[in-house]
Amino acid sequence: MEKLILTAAITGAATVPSQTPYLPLTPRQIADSAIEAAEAGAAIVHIHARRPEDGLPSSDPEHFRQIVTRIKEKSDVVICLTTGGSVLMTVEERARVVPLFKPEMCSFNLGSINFALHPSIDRIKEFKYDWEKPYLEKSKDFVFKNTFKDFEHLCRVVRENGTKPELEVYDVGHLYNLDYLVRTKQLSFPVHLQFVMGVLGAIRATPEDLIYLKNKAEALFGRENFTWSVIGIGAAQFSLSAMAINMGGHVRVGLEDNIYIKRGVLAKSNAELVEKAVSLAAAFNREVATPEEARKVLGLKGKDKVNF
Ligand code: KMH
Ligand code: ZN
Repeated sequence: MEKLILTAAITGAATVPSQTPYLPLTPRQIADSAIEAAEAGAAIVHIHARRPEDGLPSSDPEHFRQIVTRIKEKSDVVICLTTGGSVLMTVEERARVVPLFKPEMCSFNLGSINFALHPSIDRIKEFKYDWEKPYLEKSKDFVFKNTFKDFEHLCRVVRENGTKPELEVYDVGHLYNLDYLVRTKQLSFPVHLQFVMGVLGAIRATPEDLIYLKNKAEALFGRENFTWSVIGIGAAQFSLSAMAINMGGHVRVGLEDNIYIKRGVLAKSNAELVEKAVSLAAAFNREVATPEEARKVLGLKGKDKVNF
């Protein structure tokens, strides 16, 4: 089997600060958490930014600049910038970091879904910041918009900047969307799929659904034309990681997707979640890829070709 590519998703936009005191919020904390995750074994770090004063998800290029320049200075890790943003951002705002920073990778959400976060309100005893509760409430009526027009824009942006998309697949129909984008030559093989499982509004994080998605991708694209990785949201982070490790897939962990190291115990850092994934890989005799090895497997342009 190919070496295991571990991605660490450092802070995201779905976790709110009141859920865990360990969520990195300022550019400095986000960068340092990413650097530690890389030292623990992550080959890729998936990056969102937040407003330093209160942790509100941010699309401000200056916040991103502070994060990516510090990571690049201290680490060889591959930087993947989000274009998913948050429930409060327009599609234009979400994508502008790619032409600005020309990263090696960026996320590319392959379809529109309901993206509901409101059930976590009941589990939060006290809100630290005023924005958090209305933000989670808003998600109840929120469609995460990723239309064919948006795809057209993002396909152009990734082509023009030599950025490899982390293609987020939240449901089986998203594979058919990708099939269309390849057939119309907007994207080309080999592609890197990220199965996102367990968002309320999309496919659930079950073993049979992971097998189904992987088989469907093989049937549509052919085994040699894609690599794949899995995100299990919440408690599914490690059960699906174990499956992917054994099925030849890759794995994403991190506080963006899950805040617990085990039932009822908060993870103290992204590095701790990465360490657990590394030990799972060792338990199943799967070697972990370095950033350089991940660059080769994914066909990335290299750290010297980014714009920061
Ligand atoms: N937050 C994850 C469920 C993105 O940043 O574009 C998916 C994600 C999307 O990482
Ligand atoms: Zn993300």
